[in-house]
Amino acid sequence: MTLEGGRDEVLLTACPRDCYDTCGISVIKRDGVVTAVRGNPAHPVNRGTLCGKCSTAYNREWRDPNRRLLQPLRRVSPKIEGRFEAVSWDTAIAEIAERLQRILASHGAPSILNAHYTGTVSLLAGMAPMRFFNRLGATEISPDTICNMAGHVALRYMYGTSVDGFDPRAAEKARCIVVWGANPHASAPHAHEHWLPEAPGKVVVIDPVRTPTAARADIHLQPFPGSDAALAFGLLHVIQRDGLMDEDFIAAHVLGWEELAASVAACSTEWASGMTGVPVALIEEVARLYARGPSLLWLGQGFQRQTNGGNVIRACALLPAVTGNLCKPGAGFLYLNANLRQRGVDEAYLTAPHLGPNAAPAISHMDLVEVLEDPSRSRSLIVWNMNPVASCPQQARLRRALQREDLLTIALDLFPTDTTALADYVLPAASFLEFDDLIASYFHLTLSSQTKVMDPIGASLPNQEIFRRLGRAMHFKEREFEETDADMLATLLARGGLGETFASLSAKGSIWVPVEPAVQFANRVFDTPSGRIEIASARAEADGLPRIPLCQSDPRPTSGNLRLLSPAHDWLLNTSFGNVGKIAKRLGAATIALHPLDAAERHLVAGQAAIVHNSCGSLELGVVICDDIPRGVALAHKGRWLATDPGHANVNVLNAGFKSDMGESSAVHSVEVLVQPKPIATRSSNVTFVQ
Ligand SMILES: Nc1nc2c(c(=O)[nH]1)N[C@H]1C(S)=C(S)[C@@H](COP(=O)(O)OP(=O)(O)OC[C@H]3O[C@@H](n4cnc5c(=O)[nH]c(N)nc54)[C@H](O)[C@@H]3O)O[C@H]1N2
Ligand SMILES: Nc1nc2c(c(=O)[nH]1)N[C@H]1C(S)=C(S)[C@@H](COP(=O)(O)OP(=O)(O)OC[C@H]3O[C@@H](n4cnc5c(=O)[nH]c(N)nc54)[C@H](O)[C@@H]3O)O[C@H]1N2
Ligand SMILES: [Mo]
Repeated sequence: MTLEGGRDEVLLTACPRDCYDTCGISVIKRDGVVTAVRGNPAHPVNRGTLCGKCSTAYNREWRDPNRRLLQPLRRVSPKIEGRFEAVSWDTAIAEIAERLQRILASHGAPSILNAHYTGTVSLLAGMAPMRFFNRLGATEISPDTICNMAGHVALRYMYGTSVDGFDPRAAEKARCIVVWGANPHASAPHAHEHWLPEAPGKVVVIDPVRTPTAARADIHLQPFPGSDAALAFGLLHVIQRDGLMDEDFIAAHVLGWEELAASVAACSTEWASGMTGVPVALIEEVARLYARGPSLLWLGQGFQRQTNGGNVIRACALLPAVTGNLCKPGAGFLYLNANLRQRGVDEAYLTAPHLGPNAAPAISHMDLVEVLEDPSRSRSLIVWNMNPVASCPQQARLRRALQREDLLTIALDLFPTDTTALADYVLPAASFLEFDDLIASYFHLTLSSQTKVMDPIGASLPNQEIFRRLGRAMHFKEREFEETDADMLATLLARGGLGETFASLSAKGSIWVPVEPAVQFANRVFDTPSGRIEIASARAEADGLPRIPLCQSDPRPTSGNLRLLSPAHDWLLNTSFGNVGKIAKRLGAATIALHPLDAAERHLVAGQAAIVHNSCGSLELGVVICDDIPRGVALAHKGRWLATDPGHANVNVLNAGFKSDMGESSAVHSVEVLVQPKPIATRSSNVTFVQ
């Protein structure tokens, strides 16, 4: 679209950060040069604004050649010193291909590890590199194990899918929305700004912390972390006792209720209140409100990141099944709307699993350190769309393992990060403003174009082009390594059958798929062995798990420990934006927030430096005292960069990498810590870190 005088031009694109919103963006160009990246006023989700973090980053560091990686870099020092020289793409690609060939010959493809996640979630840059790794036969570090795998596994047992949630547009018809273990004020800021307040129904938030989302809700239930399954059973108890179950729905579509009924009857509201700390009256009120419906249940990702996270999700997901809050307008549950086929996207076309039919089994992120410490199991690590040094558990051990001089580490990123600092080759990736792509939101049912609005900065290239070049250098002859981005976009859209070309979609920015609000499970078919919702799961049992969800709750921390929660921060997106000057200034020093009584017991005052430690590590954090945090809990957000913090560490130095009960997934919200005043004589540089 060209504006007055022909000098200004507005292009529509979308934001590919790992965020529920997937905002529409208007890029303003003057005389062909990008002058501003703003919210698209016509976009239904963000309606003209961008969140503070994206609008800051996209108008500063993300377009700043002085901050971005411009050239491929080759290491010229021992890893610990992190010195690099610039090389051409041809040199970098040829050398990497040659070294990977040698590793293939000496140790085999499984010794090449592929670590990637959601640095960008656009389809080509997020998925097409898998063509290379499938063809190579590399060992994938199972991506979702760092984030949400326990919930996926739990929901698949019960519903046959974890990625076909309610259509958020269903909120118009809902009388109640329960937000359980998510904090959209940070993680979905525009859903928090528009979608939730405009929903006519009552909003219930279930979170141990009085987050801004909880503070604005009609009802806030504040269970102790790890007690959600007990809370779910308490709610079910009321529903069963008061005849609020949908008996017809259960008879037709649910398998195994009778196996659960007795334990639900036994879990009185008094018992649930004692386990969770939630008052009986609130359990009664929310049970009735939810059961009357129609109700939506948003299951967040934060609260399944714990040792019993799978059971927690399974227990909470009983609610829609038992009350029939499904298969009708205004009802349903949502974990992630990540079924790409629903949006017309052929994922297998993008990732080409047929190129690697005998791939080595994936390993969990929780096991990455151990594998990296073993030279017989790991000869190379290729990292893209991820900053594991800052995001993954066992931070101190991980940094040491990455200093192995015999490990060929290749890292792709937009910026020099804590992870690229330890690489042998650093490859500059182009940002979402610099190439065409598609984005499917994992919350709203939108499909958006990511439109190229400027040339790549420096010599940077999109992820998929980097791996296409590497594939060719390794003599991979399949057509997958010949197809251009334009070919792939055209094929994807043609197969999608949505009647869009890239140009037509780009002119619109985003479309709804389907156009009209959808009813979740409208056909009442569940992709489980029985075709029903499996409360009792023979598959779970065969996997060594309980056959039915359990009414259990974690024991409270003892010996002065606090349970440490480290969820999303309003001004960071995982670790992305930690290097944005204005944001770093706003964040200030790293903090830990405690309840006033917990602080007093530990002789801590606000603003003081505390040493936070456990058997895994130790970290210096500034004390914040706040009664939004319940007793026994501490809050220190994820996502800070190590390089600028005391002791060169962030909260993951305290994360031992325990696994959840399902999916070998992260249990980071089960971490416990001791917090004590920092000895006055000790300067930060002298703190000893337990490793
Ligand atoms: N303590 C604690 N730790 C956590 C969590 C927690 O709750 N607590 N949460 C976990 C969760 S949910 C997640 S998802 C993980 C996330 O952990 P990571 O996947 O490591 O996420 P980011 O830190 O955002 O890393 C993304 C990187 O990708 C880069 N990037 C952006 N765009 C591109 C691109 O187009 N190409 C390439 N090659 N790179 C790009 C960014 O610059 C950034 O360095 O962290 C986990 N870590
Ligand atoms: N601004 C911003 N947005 C983000 C991200 C970010 O880092 N910053 N990360 C993105 C990513 S990768 C993800 S996975 C999503 C995550 O976003 P969400 O799904 O919202 O999950 P979290 O932010 O990890 O945690 C949400 C809430 O869970 C609560 N919680 C922790 N333990 C428990 C528990 O035992 N029970 C209950 N009921 N609640 C508990 C925490 O107090 C927190 O407020 O956000 C995405 N969006
Ligand atoms: Mo995540």
